[in-house]
Amino acid sequence: MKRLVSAEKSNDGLLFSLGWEDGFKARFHAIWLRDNALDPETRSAGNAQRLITLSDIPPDTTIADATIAADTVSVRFAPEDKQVEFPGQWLRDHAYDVNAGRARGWTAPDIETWDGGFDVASVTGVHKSVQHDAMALKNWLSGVRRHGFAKLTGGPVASGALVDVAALFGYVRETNYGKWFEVRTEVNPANLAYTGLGLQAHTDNPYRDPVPTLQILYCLENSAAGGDSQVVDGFAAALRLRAENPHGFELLTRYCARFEYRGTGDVHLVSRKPMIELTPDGQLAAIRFNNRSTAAITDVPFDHMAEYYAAYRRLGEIIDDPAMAVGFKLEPGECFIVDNTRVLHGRTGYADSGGSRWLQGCYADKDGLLSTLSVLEEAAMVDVA
Ligand code: NM2
Ligand code: OGA
Ligand code: ZN
Repeated sequence: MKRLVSAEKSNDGLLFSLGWEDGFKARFHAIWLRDNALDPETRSAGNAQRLITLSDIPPDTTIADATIAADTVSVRFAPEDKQVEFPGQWLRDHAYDVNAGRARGWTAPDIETWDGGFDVASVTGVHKSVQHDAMALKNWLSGVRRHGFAKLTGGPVASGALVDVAALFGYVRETNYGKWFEVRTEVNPANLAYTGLGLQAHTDNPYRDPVPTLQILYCLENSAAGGDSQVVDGFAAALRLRAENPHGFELLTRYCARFEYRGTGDVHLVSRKPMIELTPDGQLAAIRFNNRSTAAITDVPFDHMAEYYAAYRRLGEIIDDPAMAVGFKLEPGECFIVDNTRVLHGRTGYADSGGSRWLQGCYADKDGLLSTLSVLEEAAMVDVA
């Protein structure tokens, strides 16, 4: 923990600047500080939710004075004449005077992009350990957060076992495909996934809004020839496109594609979303890429369509580049999970003659996984302290 060494307020009291012993400096506005006060009149001591609205805070709020003692900043706000204490570490953790100049396509510090050299063993958990050992579960989930992909080995070869994997961190997201779905060759397949065809690396269900943010694919049989799995980091692919062709990257973020799926009779899903989605402040938010379900794209201006298609083609080539992919063959009792907003998955074609292939798949939600991980991390911090 770094120590606070200085607090200097502006003459008008509208902001102060804090300095830490390592030279880090950050400015904070009076109104921001007052709104984020941690005292029990501002936030419920029981559940930490804010008790007041912004209208309860005078618009002409200023810092009357600010002093440092024992790594805490004591602030007196005018005109309320209200005294509030801020832990130095809390202010450091919440500094916002650092966000200028982010590139379009920036990523959060807790993620790391990867290519075909990625070491799958580093994100491979053992079924029994993650079921029974909170530390093992924390490490496994943190791999999902950082890399958008993780594997699990040594699970039961039992129908429905994938639901227990989802239950490690949250809940299955049920869709028209069911609570879970059987991925095996069918006679009249409602989806090309239910054939022996190879599948280009893709994200699932881009035609859904919101898309399922996690997918689990769990192997029950895999003795057929072929049917190897591949995963590709879609963020790495997008950033490679950006490096090669910034304008093409821009087009795929600026314009919506269209995605569509018609199932058996009662299903017709459509969406209008970009292939590379950025937040309004440019953070890489999601990749949608699925050759089977891309509909006619009608939202790109005529004058940009040729360049849009060139960028779309190039993104596909990058995704297909073997240097980007990690490949493996799932064994019965093994599964993998992908962040379906980021990591694409695919498979090589297979023939059921002389063997068989049967996977089960389900969707789940990343916010729940991150919540479980955060709670496990907080518990681990308490244990250390
Ligand atoms: N299945 C496996 O998004 C897709 O259409 C890929 C999805 C049918 C649930 C396949
Ligand atoms: C899927 C899928 C891959 C596989 O079901 O969504 O992409 O390995 N399956 O069968
Ligand atoms: Zn899929």
